[in-house]
Order: sequence, then C-alpha cells, then structure tokens
Amino acid sequence: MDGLKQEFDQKGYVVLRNFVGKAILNRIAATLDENIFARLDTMPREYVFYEDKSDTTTLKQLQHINQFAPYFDELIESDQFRGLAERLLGSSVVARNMQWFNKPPGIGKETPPHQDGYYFMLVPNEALTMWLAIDPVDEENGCVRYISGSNRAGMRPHSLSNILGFSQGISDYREADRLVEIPMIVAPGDMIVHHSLTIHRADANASTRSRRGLGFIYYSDLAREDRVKHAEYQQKLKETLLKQQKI
Ligand SMILES: O=C(O)CCC(=O)C(=O)O
Repeated sequence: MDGLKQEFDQKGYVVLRNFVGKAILNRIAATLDENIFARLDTMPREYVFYEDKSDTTTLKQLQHINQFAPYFDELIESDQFRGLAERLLGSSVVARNMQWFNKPPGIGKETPPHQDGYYFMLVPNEALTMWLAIDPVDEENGCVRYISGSNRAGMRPHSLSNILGFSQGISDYREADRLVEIPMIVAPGDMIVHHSLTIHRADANASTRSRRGLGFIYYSDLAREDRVKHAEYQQKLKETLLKQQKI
C-alpha cells in the first residue's frame, strides 16, 4: 500500500485494475435502474444534466446519487472505497459526492482540462476523485487523460468553459500540455483515482458506444472548505443554467 500512496503522491493518479468484480457491477447497474433512472424527476434539477434537455436519451451526468440510493451510500462509505481514499490521502476523509458520468454515443461533449480542486475551494487542497469504469473506455469514446506530476505544480488559472457539468476549464492549456497527456484506457470494474490538483480532461465521444462511469469524491479532514463561497458559486451557476434552459 505504501507503494501505491507513493505513486499517487508522485504522479497524482493511480490505476487499479479489476477494483470491483461482476457482482458489484451488476448491483450498481440494478441500483441505477431502480433508485436513480426510474426517479430522475424527483431529483433536484441541478443534479441532472442532459446534452439536450428535450431528449431524455442524452442523459450525461448525475450528482449526489448516494443521497437517493442506500446501496450507493453504503458503497461510498465502505472500507473498499473510503478506506482507499484515507490511505491515499494519508488522513481521515469525508465522502462528499457520488456522481454518474456518461458521454452519450456520438454527442457526448469533451470534458475541459481542469483541476477538481478549483471547484472544491479547499485549503489545503487535499481531496481526491475515484472514477470507476462501467463501460470499456478508450481514446475513441473519450477516456480521461491525466498529466502526470501536475498535482505537484499548483493550481492553474481557470475560466468559464460553457460545458454543462464542467463549468470551469484551464484557460492557458496548450499544445505542450496535450503532448504529455496519458490516456486512461480502462475496462469495466477498473478504477482510476486522481488528486484534486491533478490536471485531467477527456475528448468527446466519437464512437457508437456509451462511456459510463461512477465518480466518488472525498475531502481530507485536514481541508477547510470555503462553504459560503462554494454555495454562492453553486447558486449563481444554477441560476445561469436555468436562464439558459440547460437544466
Ligand atoms: O468523466 C469525465 O469525463 C471526467 C470526470 C472528471 O473530471 C472527474 O471525475 O473529476
């Protein structure tokens, strides 16, 4: 485990092949169907994002799904997931959000280059995100791409991205950054984990396949969140998205 933490500290990410097996993947699929997809209209609008709001087949992202399914709450609080977050961050953690991501075939947009910590507003910026693959994900359907070591180089400037679900992107991202990206090619059950300062992005889905995954976000107990600033940002974002009729 020490080796894994060392790798995480050094590169800002780790890859865990076959982190969950078929039984858990099947239970995740059943829980999504029963507790989430069947009840989307009971979730707050700002938790449910479509590529095209008028077409329900274009669902692209869901926030806080652990609040709507006891099994997801169990999973995010389990030793397998939460325990791993604690070992990688080297501190106690708080589970903050469980997300569902998709890039619908052909229309799923790119994920702008960003550092999660820019959205989290933490001091110190000590948090991580786990991304568990549900589908096979490769360069064609828009895999996550990391910049190794970027977790040790501080926060880059961000500005509004105009991409639903990822409102901020790195404003000075350049060709030199693209050249050193590492594509995370994963199979169902594999998991990638990145630090909140690790730069990452993903291409649009150019394939005829879906690109689904689950995100698990944990904050270190050492991190203090600017809750007022965060709530103000979320409220302003919600108002903008409602006005633009994107949610
Ligand atoms: O699913 C994606 O494209 C990116 C997810 C992401 O940025 C994250 O989990 O921090």
